[in-house]
Amino acid sequence: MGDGRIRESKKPIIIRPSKIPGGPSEVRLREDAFVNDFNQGRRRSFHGKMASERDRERFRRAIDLYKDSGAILTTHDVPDGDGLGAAYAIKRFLQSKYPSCRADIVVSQQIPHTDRLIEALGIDVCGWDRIPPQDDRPIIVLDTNSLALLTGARILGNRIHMIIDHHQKDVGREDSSSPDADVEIINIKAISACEILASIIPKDEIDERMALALASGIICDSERLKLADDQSLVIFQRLRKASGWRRDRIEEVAFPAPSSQTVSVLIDEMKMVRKSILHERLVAIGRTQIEPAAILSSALRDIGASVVGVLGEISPSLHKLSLRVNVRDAHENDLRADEIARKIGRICGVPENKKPGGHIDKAGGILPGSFEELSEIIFENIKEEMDRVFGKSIR
Ligand SMILES: [Mn+2]
Repeated sequence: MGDGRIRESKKPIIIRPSKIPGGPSEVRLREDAFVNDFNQGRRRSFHGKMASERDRERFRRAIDLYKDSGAILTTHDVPDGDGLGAAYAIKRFLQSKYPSCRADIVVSQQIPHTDRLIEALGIDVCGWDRIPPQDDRPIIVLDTNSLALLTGARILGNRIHMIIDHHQKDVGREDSSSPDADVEIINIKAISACEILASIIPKDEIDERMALALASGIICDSERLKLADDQSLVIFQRLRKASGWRRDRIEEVAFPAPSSQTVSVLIDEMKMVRKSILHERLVAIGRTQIEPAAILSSALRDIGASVVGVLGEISPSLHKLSLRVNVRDAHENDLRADEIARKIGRICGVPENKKPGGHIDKAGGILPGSFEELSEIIFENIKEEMDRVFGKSIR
């Protein structure tokens, strides 16, 4: 494996031996042990339909490769329940097949918001500093396909073997932040990475803890199911039943209400937010002490702000940006958070390898500059993009 990359084998897979003329007695499985052992020629059923048969087959082959190579599972900076739930479900699935497989969930930072989920599931997470540089296990990236949101990960583009995600891939541009992986399972119709996995791992192989992890991911990404459509709701209900947990208990661990201390700080910070109404939409720009900055941006989105930029102070001259655009404007009107973040990065002179970006409705990055300078740049760029998208406004 000279370049450390694992390639999918081109061998044909026979998934349903019963369909082969001559009947089961004559079936010769030319396939690897995985299909033989775990598929056993049966038709499998799944909790959802967010993945194709081809996706499932590619996933099975990848899992089979990790048997010997082991794997590192990771997710975006500022991990959330969807990324962690998906990583946990895969790790558990992998180790239920291959108990000696070396699989680790590695994150760039641990966020207090996810403590209860980590505790409820007993997830083992570690930081990248615990992974020696010579560790060349293939990387599985969950819940993002943007290197701009993997700044904390020690990732060389060519080591990412599999991506499972529900965000649109950033393609067709020179400065794309989407890495290419051998196996990419991306469905932008899904609201969470977890429901894609619930459509890939056979129903009868999802145990209670995996079901809880996947249900938690859906809760987390759908704002407690508020944004879930009928399909996502059905998948959630099936997983919830399989987990044996009540919905309110899952919500408590997956999407915990912030502590009263956090709420108190949040209220103060909300008062200081700079508010502007542009094209009949509320644009809010603020600063926060709360880690992650996304707590303030989510709160502002919750009360109806359409476009939100929040800066978390790293030092007086360095800030972490969390940028959000409401889903409808992002998808239907092409008001793209990643586009705005990229422009801001260029204006701030962020070096090429650290450039901001992310997904259509959620982006971020580290920006040099004081809060006052940056909030002005952010406002101007949001306004410029909104003028472009909705037509020039009169000042
Ligand atoms: Mn997600």
